[in-house]
Parts: sequence; C-alpha cells; structure tokens
Amino acid sequence: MPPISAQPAPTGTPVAPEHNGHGKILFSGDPNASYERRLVFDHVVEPKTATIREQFEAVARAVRDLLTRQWLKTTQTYDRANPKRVYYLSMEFLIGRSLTNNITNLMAEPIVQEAMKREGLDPITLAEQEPDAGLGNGGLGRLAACFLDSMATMQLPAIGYGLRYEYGIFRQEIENGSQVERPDNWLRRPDPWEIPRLCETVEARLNCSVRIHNGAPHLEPNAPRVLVGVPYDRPIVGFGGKTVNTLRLWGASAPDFFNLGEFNHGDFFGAVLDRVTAESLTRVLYPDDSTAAGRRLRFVQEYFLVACSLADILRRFKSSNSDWRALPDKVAIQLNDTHPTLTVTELMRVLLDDARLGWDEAWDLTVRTLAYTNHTLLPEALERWPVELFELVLPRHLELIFEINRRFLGAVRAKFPGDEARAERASLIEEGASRNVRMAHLAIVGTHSTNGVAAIHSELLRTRTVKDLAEMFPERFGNKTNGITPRRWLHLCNPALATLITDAIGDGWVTDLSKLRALAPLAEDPTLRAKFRRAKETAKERFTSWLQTTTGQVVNPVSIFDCQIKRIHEYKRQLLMVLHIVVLYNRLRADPTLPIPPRTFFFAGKAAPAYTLAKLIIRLINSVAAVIDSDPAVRGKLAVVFLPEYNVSLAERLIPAADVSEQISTAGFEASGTSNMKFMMNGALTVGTRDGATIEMAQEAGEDNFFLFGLTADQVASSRGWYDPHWHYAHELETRTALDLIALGHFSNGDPGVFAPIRDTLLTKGDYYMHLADLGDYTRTQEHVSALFTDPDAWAKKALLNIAHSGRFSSDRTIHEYATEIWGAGPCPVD
Ligand code: 26V
Repeated sequence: MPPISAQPAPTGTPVAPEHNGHGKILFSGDPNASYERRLVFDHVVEPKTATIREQFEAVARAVRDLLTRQWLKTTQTYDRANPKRVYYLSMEFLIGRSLTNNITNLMAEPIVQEAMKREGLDPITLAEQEPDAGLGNGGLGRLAACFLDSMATMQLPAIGYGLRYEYGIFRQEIENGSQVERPDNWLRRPDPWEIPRLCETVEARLNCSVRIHNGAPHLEPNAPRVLVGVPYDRPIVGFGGKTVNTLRLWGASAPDFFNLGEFNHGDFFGAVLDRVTAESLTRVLYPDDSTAAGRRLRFVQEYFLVACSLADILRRFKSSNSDWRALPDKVAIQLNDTHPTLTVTELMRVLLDDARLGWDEAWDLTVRTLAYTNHTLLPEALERWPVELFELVLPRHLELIFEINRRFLGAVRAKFPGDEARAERASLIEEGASRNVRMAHLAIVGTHSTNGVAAIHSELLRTRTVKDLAEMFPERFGNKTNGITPRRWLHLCNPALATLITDAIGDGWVTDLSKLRALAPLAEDPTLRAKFRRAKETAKERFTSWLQTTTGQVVNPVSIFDCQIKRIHEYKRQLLMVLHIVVLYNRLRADPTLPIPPRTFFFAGKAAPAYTLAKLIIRLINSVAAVIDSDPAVRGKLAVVFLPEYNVSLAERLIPAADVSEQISTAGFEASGTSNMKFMMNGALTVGTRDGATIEMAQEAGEDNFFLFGLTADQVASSRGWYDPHWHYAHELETRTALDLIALGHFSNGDPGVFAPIRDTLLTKGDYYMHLADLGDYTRTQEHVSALFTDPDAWAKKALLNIAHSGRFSSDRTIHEYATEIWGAGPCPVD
C-alpha cells in the first residue's frame, strides 16, 4: 500500500481558478459570466435589482462552477484507478456554512474578493445569507464534517453517506430566560450546493408501512413497503482544490408504482398521501443525543441510511469488480457510532440471500469490510432496539442477529467454559421484561475494528463498558484520538492569528499542523507575544462588535472571555461553572473592592427538548446573568452572557475571541471533546478535568501550560460508593452559600421552587456528577487563572505554547491513523 502523506496537498499552488479555466470570467462585467448569468438566467432578475439572497445564491453557484470540473475529474479518476474506497456512514454531518469554506479550500479568495468588490457586493453580508447546514446534534456530527474535509485534503477516495433532513437541529430561542425550540427549515430556499441525482435512486425494503395516524407517523405491521432513496450530492473540496469528494445525503421518497393498486381503485388521494408519508421519513433530525430512548421512526431512519448507502456502495463495487472476495480489498466502511450498525446484518443479507454465498464466507467478508467507532460511554445513550421492533420492520435481520448471536455465544462458551454470567453479559440480546438488541455488541462482533475517540475513552470502553467483548476480541480494540480541521477552525475563522502564524513560520501548517511546533521557541520572543496579544484583541473586538450589532449586548472587550460552549448535559457540568460564578459573586458582594480582573462568562448550547433539567440549567444561567447585571456591587467585574442558537457559525465567531476554555466534565464521562482542541488552536488557555482528549492536550502542551483540576476518572469511580455532597455543603462555607442563594430564590425573585430541582440534583439526589467534590479545586484553579491574566506577557507565552503544541489535534492526523491502521486505504491523487 502506498504510504499516505501527512502533508498531502502542496500549499501555495491554487488549483482553482487557473486549472479549470473558469476563473477568468467569474464575476466579469460580461452578462455571460457566471455570476450575472446565474442572476439573469436562473433567477430571471436584473442584476441591479437582485435581492441579497439572490446575490448569495448566484455567488455560491458561481463558486460551484469553479469546482465542478475538478469534482467530475475526481469521480473519473477514482472510477479509472479503482482504488480501495472509504465510506463514512453517519446519521449526522454538522456542516455549517459552505461558501467561505469552499472559497478558502479552492484558494480562490483573491479573485472572489476582487470580483465582489467590482460588483459592489459585501462579502460578509453575503456569507450571512447562507443558513448553517445543521444536520447534527453536536460533537459526533461535527467530527464527521471535519473528517470529510481531511479526507478530501489528503486525497483519499472517500464518500460520506448521511440523510438529507429537511429540518436540522432545532433553532434555539430564549424566552423569559428559557429555551424554546423552533423548526430549522434550512432548505426553505434552494440550496446552491446540492445536486439531486434522480437517476441514481436506490430501494430500501421494509416489512411494514409508515402511516399517518392522528397526525403522527405509525408503523403498520405485515404491509411490506419499498422506499426509494434519492441521492443529493454535495461537493467536499479538499484544501488546494484538487480533490473534490462527495457527501451523499439520502432523501426518502416512494416508488412511482407505489400503491398502484389503490390508485387503480380510484384512491388517488390515498396514494398521494402515502407518498407524502414516505417522504416524511427524512423530514427531521432527532434532536436528543442524551438518551437512546426508542423512537420507532428513528430506527427506520437508521435502516434507511444503511440500506440506501450499502446498495449504492455495492453497485459501485460491482461495476468495477467481479468477485465478492475482493470486497474487503476495495471497500472500507466506517460506522459512526452504532447508528448505522444495521450495516452488519444488511451486508450479510445481501451476501447470503442475493449473492448466495455461504455463511462463513459472507461473515468473513462482512467483518473485514466494516469498522466501528464508539462515541459515548453513557449507558442511557447506548442504543438498544426492542426485538419486537425488529420483528415488525426487519424480520430477516432479526433472524440473522439470532444466528450471529448463537455462533458468537458458542465461541464465548468455548473460550470461557462454565461462565454463564459472562455469556449473558456479552450476548447481543438483553433479556428481561422486554428483549432488546444491544447495538454496540452487534457492532463489535460484526466488525474487525472498534475504536474510542481519545486514549482514556478507548481504555474505559475496553476495560469497563464492553469488557467481556474486548476479552473475546482483544485484537480488534484500538484508539483514534479525535481531531479538527485547521482549515475551518484556524485558517478561516481566525484571520488575525492565521496571518501571525504564517508570517512567523510560513503557510505549511495549513496542511501539516505539526509544523506549528516551530512556534514553540518563538514564544520566547517578546515581539511575537505582543503580536499574539494584538491578534487576540482583534478577534475579541470583532466578536464584541458583532454581538452588539446583532443583539445590542455590550461586553467589555478587555475582560477575560471565559467560555463554555457545548450541548447542555449534566455530565458536562455547566452547573460547576455557574457555582463558581456564584462564589465570585458572593465574594464581591462581601467585599466590592476585591481586586479581581474583570471576567465575562460566555455560555452557549442547546438542551434536548425533553431533557427538563438541562433546560432548567439554561434558565439558571440566564437568571444569574440578569441578577449580576443589575447588581452595582459586581457590575463591571463580572458579566454572564448566554448566547442563544449555538451552531457551527457561532463557534467560528466566539472561539477566536476566547481567553479561557472550560472543559470541566466529570472525569471519565466526556469521550473526547473537540471544542477543547478548537480553543487550544486559537490560543485560549484550558481549565479542565483529566478527561477525554483534554488529557492528551495537556500532555502535548505540558501541564505547566494547562489548568488541570479535580478528581481523576479512577477517583470518580472509586469514591462513587461513599461520596456524599452533604459533606461539602456542611464543611465548605462558600459551597453552602452558593447553593443556598440558588435554592432560596435569590436568582428567582425569591421563589425557592424554581431551582429546587437543581438543589435536589446537587444535594438530596447525591450529585451523581460530583460537582461539589470538584468545586473547591476548581475555584482555586480559577484564582491562578485570574492571577496569570494580570501578567499579559506571561499569559501570551503560555497561549503561544498551547498553539505550538496543538498540531496533533488536526483531523488530518486522525484520518491518517484511520487510513493506515483501520482502512488500509491510501491517496488517489487527482490531476
Ligand atoms: C445519540 C443519540 C440517541 C438517539 C437519538 C439521536 C442521538 C444522537 C447522538 C447520539 C450520540 C451522541 C454521542 C456523541 O455525540 N458523542 C460525542 O462524540 C464526540 C466526537 O467523538 C466527542 O468529542 C464527545 O466527547 C462525545 O460526547
């Protein structure tokens, strides 16, 4: 296999526009040119009267014209070379905006900027027209999007497969301090990036029908149905613009012969209604990443993704290969969490029932083709689907699962004779009042590789969560620490810092982030430190002025920007940060002259709509913000800001401006985290627990340059039996005062009832996530943070050292490891 380069695309040699020959006419005054042509012929408007939205669509389409030839060429190159292909199956791709990213990766900024100037277009206003493609909940979906960028940049022949939800993650509004969910109808207007491929549809067969009953979709048994998957392709431009890979999203539809019977009997209305119902399958993304509690339609969505993607993959395989035995040499399928685990049984079904292979051969091919990544250890988020649901929707798959399990348990009993308890724990089927299929077990048994997403997470997965399976297949378990794309998360979102870095060490870091190490010795240089401070100021001013113009909120740009932005979850401990704020608030109330550097605490994140406590945490944050804002004793020293509607674009704005990154999950609970890496790369200092990838970040940067605190994962586990939050309440005055203020109604107009559930969680119900255990150490650590901030030069040095040691957290490095150690795939360069 050819070695895969860590620095794949040469920088400084833009492919577009020169290579494709279209750049010269883009935006020219000639009405035949791309931009005007789009306005006149697509929108049928006079360019002078075009609305800003029409202008955006025309610019985006003009940029698409720049990449089209390379996109076609990429497909042709792969078809000709027939390399081993990589398929990334994911229920989520949290893409964000594409216009500026595609311009950056095409290296087309200079011509696009010049052309926009000529046309009198404002690039920022124009970019704002594009809605975020929010086809994901959080980390898992954003990781998938970063991986696509890296795979294209590294010239890997890869395709992403997902679903084309018409409604992405809900829009969050805050009303009276509380979260309200609004639908995100992001496809309301035509999306300039997607290409429907109506000639490449595939079919997915269910043993039931989806019907609307009382306004809600229901599964009707024993009514076999065919669903049609319509591919919608999106270009994924690698940096340098040479490779343009594809993200293929499936939309559900009904076949043309659908319900022909009813149609012939005159039930035209019923036939059309059924079509509408079929199309409703991919209408909306499930917004709850905190529990896997069974929504039946989600199960059908998962199967639909699997069936459509696999049909497409196998069709492509068969068009260039004649022997099924070549499958694992030509195809690597990565399962992003258990959501696409039905790929195991779907591939078995095709190989057994359609290709007519024997069990052993089919099983060997299946296992060698598939690999699985686990993204969470939280028991409530591990997928288990009722056996009864399989019977209803996918009876053949259930038969296959029982047979896989029979053989697997035979192997368990052979390896560990007499250990029936082990067989029960390892089984693919959870027995009990209701029988469930344990999807993680199926994923591990049916693939050749299982990995976690940070060293500690992979270790806990192997030694605790699925210990019995790891003991059956020790060679299958590994780790692939997550990463993020430096194109979007540094080059694009932080121009001031990116320029500083390029001026100091050249631009090679954009495709080889390990080059950032060259900054480490330069951190000794006071001039560079001054430049870093200037770049951070620029980013902070940019953010504050955006905040003021869009929301009217004014924040102090010289205060410490202390940020926790992520989904709202108890384990992520937004409450710990709130408790610290209340501790500081009390200190300042007791002594308004207390010399502490001013801080602005930023929160952003969505709570799952049904997660009541998470929603109450949002309300608490907003209540604390309001009380602090109206208290003259602390105003000017402390401010709390909850930024509504956290999405990729908001992260791109705030992260460059951050001074402090809060990564404060209960140790052992955050699988990896990826915003931690984004902050580090943008020169924020981390206050964090020894959890997820934060541990590896501190190792890289040196613990002296980090603010680590709190219990370790081992300490959390070993104190679980005797930990009692009441002890902290009784013995720590500041803890008690803070909790009492919350519980007695100080932040709820004197009404103690409002935040009682939070007090109960932290005290009476045992504080499962051990906030009170860590509060003392956290508060002391934050004092060191404040002290360092009063020495801006020393702060800048640590920040620069963090940036210098963030190179390992490029998703290029992660993808290099997947490609060489799991997929056995290498680059297939496009001319
Ligand atoms: C579960 C479910 C349950 C059914 C409904 C929809 C849904 C959506 C997502 C999930 C699983 C969420 C798991 C997840 O996002 N894990 C995060 O993965 C990141 C990337 O590896 C990692 O950095 C975070 O630490 C981890 O929490």
